[in-house]
Amino acid sequence: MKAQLEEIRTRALGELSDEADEAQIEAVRVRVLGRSGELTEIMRRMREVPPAEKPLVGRLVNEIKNEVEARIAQLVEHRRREALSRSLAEARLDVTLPGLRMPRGWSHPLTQTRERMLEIFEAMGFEVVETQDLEDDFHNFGALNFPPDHPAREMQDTFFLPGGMLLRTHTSNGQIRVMERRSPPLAIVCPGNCYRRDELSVRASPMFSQIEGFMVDRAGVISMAHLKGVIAEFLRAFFGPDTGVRFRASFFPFTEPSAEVDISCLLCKGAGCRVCKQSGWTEILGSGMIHPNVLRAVGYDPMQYAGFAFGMGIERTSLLKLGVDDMRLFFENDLRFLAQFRAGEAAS
Ligand code: 2NM
Repeated sequence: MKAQLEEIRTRALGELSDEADEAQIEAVRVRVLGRSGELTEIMRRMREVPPAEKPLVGRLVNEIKNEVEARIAQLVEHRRREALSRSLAEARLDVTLPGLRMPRGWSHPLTQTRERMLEIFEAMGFEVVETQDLEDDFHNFGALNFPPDHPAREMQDTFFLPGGMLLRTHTSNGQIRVMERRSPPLAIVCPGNCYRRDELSVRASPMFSQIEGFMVDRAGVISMAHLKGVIAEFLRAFFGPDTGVRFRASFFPFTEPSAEVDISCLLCKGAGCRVCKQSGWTEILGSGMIHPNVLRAVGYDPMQYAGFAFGMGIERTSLLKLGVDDMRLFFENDLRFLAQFRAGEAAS
C-alpha cells in the first residue's frame, strides 16, 4: 500500500507541472483528493492494513494530501499573477496605481464680492442684467446728461476706438440700454467691467468693475426715501448690521439730487484712524434721483416716472471689506495672495 501511495504522489506531482492548465489541475484534484478519489479510497481500505502499519499509512496519506493541496494552491496563485501581468501589459493601464488628485480651485476675491452683492440685491427683488463693454458716445455719455465739454469725455480719460466707439467708463450704459427697451416698473442691477485711462496703482486700474443699479416707477410712488432704504439695507447686509450709514449731498450729471454714501470705518468702527483719516467714515458709493434729462433720453416722461440710481466700485469695496491695501494685488493673480480668500467662497 505504501508503494501504491508513493505512486499516487509521484503521478499527481508529475501532472501538476508549471505548464498544467486549469482543466488539468482540476482533474488531478478530483482524482486524488475528491470524494471518491484515490486517497479517500485508500482510507476506506485501512481495514486491510496490518495494525502495526496503520499509523504510518495514515501519516503518509495526510502528507500526500497536504503536499498535493499546497502544490495546487501554488499553481493557482502563479496563474493568477500571470493573468494580471498579461492584462496589465496588454491594457497598458495599471489599475493598482493610486489616482491623481485634481486640485480644486475657488473664485477670485473680486468674483466673491460681486456674487455676494448681487445675491443681496436679488433677495431685494432686483434683476441682474449684463450689457456691452464696447459702447457708443450716446449710451456712455449723451443719454447720461454729460454735457459735450465734460472732462470725462476727454481723450486722456476715455479709451476711444477708431470709428467713434469707446470702452465704457462706467456701467451706467447698462441702465440706459435696459430703460430704452423696457417700461417701468423696473428694479435692475448691472455688474460689469469698465475702462479708464489710469495707470495701475495702489488705488486705481485701467480696467475695473462696478455694480450699478436703479429702480424706476410712477412719479410720486418712488422717492429719495426708497433710495435711502435700499442702500442702507444693502450696506448693512454686506458689511454687517451695525454698520453706520450716512448720506452727503453731492453732484453727478445723471442724478438730481445726488448723494454720496459713507459707511462707518470698518477698521476703527468710527473712532478715527489712519485709514479713514481720523474722520471715522469711508466713502462707499454714489447715488441720486435719476435726472429728468436721463429719463427723457430713454423715452420716459419725467412727469409720469421717477427713479433712483446708485453705483459702486467692486475693487474699492473689496479693498475695504477684505482689508487689502493695494488694488494691484487683485490683478496680479499671485496664488499666495488669492489663497487667502479660499474660505470666503463657501460663505458667499
Ligand atoms: C453712480 C452714482 C449715481 C447712475 C445713474 C444711472 C442712470 F442711468 F440711471 F441714470 N446709472 N447709474 C449712478 C448714479 C451711478 O455711480 C457712482
